[in-house]
Amino acid sequence: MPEYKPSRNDKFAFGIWCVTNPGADPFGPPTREPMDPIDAIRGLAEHEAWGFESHDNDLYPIDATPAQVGKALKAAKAVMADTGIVCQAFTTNLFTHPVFKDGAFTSNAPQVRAYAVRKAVLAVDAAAELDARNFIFWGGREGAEVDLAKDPAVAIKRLRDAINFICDYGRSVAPKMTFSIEPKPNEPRGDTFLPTVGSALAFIETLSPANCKIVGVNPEVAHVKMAGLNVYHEYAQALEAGKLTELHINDQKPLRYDQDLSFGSVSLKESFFLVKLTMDHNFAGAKSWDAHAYRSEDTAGVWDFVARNMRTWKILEEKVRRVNDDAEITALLAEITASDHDLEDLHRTFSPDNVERLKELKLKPDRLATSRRLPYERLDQLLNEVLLGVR
Ligand code: GCO
Ligand code: MN
Repeated sequence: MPEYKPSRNDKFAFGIWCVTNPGADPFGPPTREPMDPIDAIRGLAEHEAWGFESHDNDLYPIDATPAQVGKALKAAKAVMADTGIVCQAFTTNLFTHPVFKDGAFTSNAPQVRAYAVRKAVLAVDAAAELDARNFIFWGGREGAEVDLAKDPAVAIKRLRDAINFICDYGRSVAPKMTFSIEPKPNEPRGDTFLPTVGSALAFIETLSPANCKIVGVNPEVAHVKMAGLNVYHEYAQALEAGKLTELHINDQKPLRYDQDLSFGSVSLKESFFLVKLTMDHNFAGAKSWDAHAYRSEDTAGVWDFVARNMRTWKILEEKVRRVNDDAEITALLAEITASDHDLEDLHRTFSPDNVERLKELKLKPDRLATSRRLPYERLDQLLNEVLLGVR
């Protein structure tokens, strides 16, 4: 029996906030003792996580003095040096404090916008200090409930200006750091700007050319499912665009509030396809969890949560290998996807000659509709049987 043990090569990371999450929700207070963020990082390293992610205010409070910030970063660097864990991503919390009640970069108040950009600039300094690989923009409060109060076109422009400003600064202090936008359709706002991977990708193209190169997306399973979209397809679109910076992993029932459940706890098949995408396309970035233990767990349960999430990923990796090596599945896929290269060449690139030849082809829709079997029932059942452990 394989052990499905995570190793540093897996590039598994967790947000500090995932393990320090005390179990509070909008209807009830914490159910767990507070956990020190440095203990959280050490615990993650002990559980074989390769990296951690952090908000500025996971490590120090919003009103920390420069000396307090320095002390907190020093403590984080000490545990990193001690354990070898790396900082995969750093970000700034632009959503908790009431100052951000109407947004940060898109707030209607100019002083709040300036404060938010300055807070992000300071977070970039901290990210550089921790040698963070990536800097995340999650616009938690960048949205609206009252559409008359905020012109979305103006808001998008403000987002662009802020992100260009921060990335220009970031390139000067941390030239190797990447940046990523994390789309989410809603919550805590009624509607959030940049709700899906598609909108984030389109927005990135409008950044300055230098920033367009270094900004990607980090889709999150729960956010995709909140929008009722296909997880495999959303991540694949970012990957195909060369913009899949890192993954935020969790699980969730579709079309609900942000549940941040353990990976594979709701939809094993969709989870399988996310793992498959990363393996089939040799995705080399970090796989970072953004989930938390059930509110009913105690502190020990938090570490069960960490272990189970990585273990599920490893088990699904083995399932992907089984599917990709399965002789019957491989043969069916070869049949289903068999191509004709001469035909493909004809419409790959436009030329008047190609158009002429296309027009001359004898392609009869009635014949084509039945000329090829598509045994998807058998194919999908074979996958189910691998996933159910009987194949
Ligand atoms: C959420 C988001 C956040 C971000 C985090 C890092 O829905 O709460 O997923 O957890 O990922 O702020 O930017
Ligand atoms: Mn997230």
